[in-house]
Amino acid sequence: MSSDFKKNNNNWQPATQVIHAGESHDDPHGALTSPLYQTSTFKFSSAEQGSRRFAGEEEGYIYSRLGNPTTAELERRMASLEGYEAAAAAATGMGAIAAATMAFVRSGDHIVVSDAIYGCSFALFSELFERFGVEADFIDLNDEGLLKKTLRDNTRLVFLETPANPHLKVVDIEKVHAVIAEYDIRLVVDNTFMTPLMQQPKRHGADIVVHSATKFLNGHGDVVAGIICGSDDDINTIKSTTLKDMGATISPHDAWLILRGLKTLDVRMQRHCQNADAVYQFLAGRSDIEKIYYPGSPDHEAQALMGKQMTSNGAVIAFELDGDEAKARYFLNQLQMITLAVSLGDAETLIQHPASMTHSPYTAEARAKAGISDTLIRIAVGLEAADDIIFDLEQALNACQIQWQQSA
Ligand code: LCS
Repeated sequence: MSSDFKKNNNNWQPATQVIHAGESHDDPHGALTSPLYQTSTFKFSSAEQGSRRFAGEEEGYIYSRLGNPTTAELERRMASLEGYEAAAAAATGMGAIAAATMAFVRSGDHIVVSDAIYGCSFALFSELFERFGVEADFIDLNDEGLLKKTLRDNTRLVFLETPANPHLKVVDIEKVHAVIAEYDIRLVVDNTFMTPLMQQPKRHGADIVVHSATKFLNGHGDVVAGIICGSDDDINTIKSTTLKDMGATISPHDAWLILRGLKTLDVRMQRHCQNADAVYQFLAGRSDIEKIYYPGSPDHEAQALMGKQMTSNGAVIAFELDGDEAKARYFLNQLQMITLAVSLGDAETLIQHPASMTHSPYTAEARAKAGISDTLIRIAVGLEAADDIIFDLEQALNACQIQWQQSA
């Protein structure tokens, strides 16, 4: 692959890395932004050259499912931000999670998974893996004794998400690492909710970090994509097996859009988090909100990890209204500016009902075990003026109160 790019300066702060880490400087016209190599394949100068590239005897691109200069730039930037040697971009977050985990398990193996993760990750590990003979146990990974008891001789991988979708459960990565460190078990952490600016799982023992780049990394709601970061060896394994042969490779155009989005990640995250804090303060002052799940609330378990594992509260809040599911739905239907949609990390504030939407792939029993109630609502706070977001929430909550007083 082309080595003609600026090496990352180890002294750069993250706000500089999001703009410059791993950038190319080989454009003949000196373009400021890196060119988009929107090509499916690459020309060989001779039959011999083509053979050498396939045999790995000569560096150079072959075909965009195997590698592409635009994609490679995104991979270098993300590896740098997460502090790993290498990265692999994928077509979606689920593509990244599937490629990163399936590369290291085979039929007869066992994996341990946090009991609170995104709905489709749950479906992947509970249904698809089982079909191919890989058994998964879903447990509370903060319970070290339980983790020890759950490990088997054939356990190959532990997968967790922190803070978790949808209700921000946090897991102490270092503690999990301490339990499994002496075994041949890979620790894979989904860092979507924090981004590398606010949490770097590698520092706490993660072997591999995955992201849904669809969310904050891209930040503009116009791409679905994923990223895997890890050691050179692990990323080579993933790129030469699951990514190459199952083919969940990112489109160069999407990689280019994420590179553009990343440039503003630092400033966007500051605003996202400020807005989320304002929304939390508003919700905390309402008597019709029964429970709030937000790493910044004084009683949240994340407080113990603040400054140690994570440096911010993030921009996702979950809450329960006092009342039933019908009231939760009524509330969602009253919102006017806040957008009723799944996903998170976009400029637009998005709100959704996990039990019937993002976490509908869970069984009702698994949802109950994970503490995802039918009245839970998740809001992914966007970049609009905080006052406008709060105004919309307030008018919808007030409309609920009037409706419920009338029907009482
Ligand atoms: N990991 C986490 C933590 C996620 O929240 C999601 C998607 C994924 C992985 C999968 O990424 P994708 O394939 O969608 O890029 N979460 C979604 C959500 O909360 N609403 O819509 C999708």
